[in-house]
Amino acid sequence: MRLHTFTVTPNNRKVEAFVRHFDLDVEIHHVSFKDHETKTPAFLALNPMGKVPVLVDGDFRLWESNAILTYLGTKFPATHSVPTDARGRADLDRWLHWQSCHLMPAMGALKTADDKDLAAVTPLLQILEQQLAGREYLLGDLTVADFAIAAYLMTKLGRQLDYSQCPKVAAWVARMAALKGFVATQVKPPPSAA
Ligand SMILES: N[C@@H](CCC(=O)N[C@@H](CS)C(=O)NCC(=O)O)C(=O)O
Repeated sequence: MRLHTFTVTPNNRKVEAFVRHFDLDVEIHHVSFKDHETKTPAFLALNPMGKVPVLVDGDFRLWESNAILTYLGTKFPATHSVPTDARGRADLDRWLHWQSCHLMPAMGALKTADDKDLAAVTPLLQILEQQLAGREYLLGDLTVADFAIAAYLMTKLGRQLDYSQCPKVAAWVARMAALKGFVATQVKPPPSAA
């Protein structure tokens, strides 16, 4: 399997962090945006959207980061990261859709707003705070949903949010950031010019 990805963005980092956390047998290829690699005919044959991440497994090409996460979690059952019972799987899908349909648009709107009202995301943090009551991870045990959502809160914008009313979320993000996969995908600051 080969993962085409890019280090910096949360949709890419969530997948690479998952692969690296579990040491999955997946080759990682970082695309070059500078060279417009995602707009080449060869890349568009993998993903007509011209976006990363993309997973190639034999003749199967899969794009959309959350679909890639659940595919990897299913292909590597030893990760125990995708529940196999109907309700557990539906619960997982709920949080993956919540990330795509609510958290990502809210943070995207905030990113481009002239007047950055960070409090706009607070109601979403409170939803997470409730979910984490009595749980170490979002569904209890570590699943791909933790990777999908935590990656957003580790972005520059995510780190600026006010967690004072959401201590469980803050502690969970810290736990996630300490996982091997997220440590391995941390973007290092450029070396100082001094
Ligand atoms: N919903 C998609 C979003 C993919 C996406 O927007 N990828 C961005 C980086 S986060 C990209 O490749 N942008 C390059 C471009 O649009 O040219 C997912 O979750 O995988």
